[in-house]
Amino acid sequence: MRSARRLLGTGSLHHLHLHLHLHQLHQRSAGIIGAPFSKGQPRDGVDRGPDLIRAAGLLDKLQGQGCAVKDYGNLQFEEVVDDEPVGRVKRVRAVGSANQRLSEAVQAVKRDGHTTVMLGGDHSLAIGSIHGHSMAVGELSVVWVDAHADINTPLSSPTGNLHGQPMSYLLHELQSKVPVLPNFSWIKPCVRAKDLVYIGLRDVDPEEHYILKLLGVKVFSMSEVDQLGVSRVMEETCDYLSDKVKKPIHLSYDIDAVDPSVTPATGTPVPGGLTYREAVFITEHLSQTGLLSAVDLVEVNPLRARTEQDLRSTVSTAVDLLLGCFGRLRQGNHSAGYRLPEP
Ligand SMILES: [Mn+2]
Repeated sequence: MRSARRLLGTGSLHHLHLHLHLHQLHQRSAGIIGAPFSKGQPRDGVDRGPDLIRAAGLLDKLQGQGCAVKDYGNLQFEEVVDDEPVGRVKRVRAVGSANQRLSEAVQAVKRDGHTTVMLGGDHSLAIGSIHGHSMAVGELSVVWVDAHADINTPLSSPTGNLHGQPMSYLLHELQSKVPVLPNFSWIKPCVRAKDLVYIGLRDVDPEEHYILKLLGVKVFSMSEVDQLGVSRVMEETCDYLSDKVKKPIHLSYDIDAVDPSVTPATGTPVPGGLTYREAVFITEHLSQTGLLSAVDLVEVNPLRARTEQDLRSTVSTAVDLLLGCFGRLRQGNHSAGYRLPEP
């Protein structure tokens, strides 16, 4: 809360009022886009994420906490034939065209005035989601919560899977390292390295570690979460991102940031992740800044669940993270107009 107050507490009274007004509008209106797309990685099933998260009651629960919701449905992605690898990079054309479609959808939802909620799908979708968000609102801060950094360039990637590369296409600083790829020409880099914060990292390729150090990206790996505690991590994240200008925040939340004992149904689980409580705290804190303008929730894969309970726990955690993004607090909430019934 301290940093939330600091975020709101500067500037003239006029600006403060304007800001609070925007804050309430944003908090109270979610525009949901389903992106059932799985070709940024090799495993089937992650395309079922959007419908599973909806089926777990996301819309009703958001409305129940006073949030206006508009569901824009699921995007449909065209089949791309002859999508041969380019160098090591797999399914380039399909990923490029799906993300172009997603970027346009995000821009439309932002024009309608909502906080966008992009339900993935795999994390390659962050390309279109962040690009579209930036096209609509200008400069962004990005908070990337993940076990992985997803910042390999197409040439540094050990696997060639595009869900491990999205940040490399978005960062201005990496453009000289990114070759021309089919169906990627529409992408304009739109994020500066100083406007990016990672939380939860614990499986970073050597190539990625080099990039993070080269660009001086702010990283709170699981070591820092252990050392500082999640509350301090979030205060420092918000202080760092709002150093000069308070930009709209894009939260890209990979469910594999959370410990696999809580969210096992995902493609690339890594032990030693965020507890349920830490994972939810991140969303509560960002929600209270009033700056959360778009959220991705990606990499829920029902086919990676071994039991029914695996799946239930993963999906319900995903829902709880999204509720936290829209103002739900564990202390409880009530609407401004509530009055106790009188006898
Ligand atoms: Mn990821």
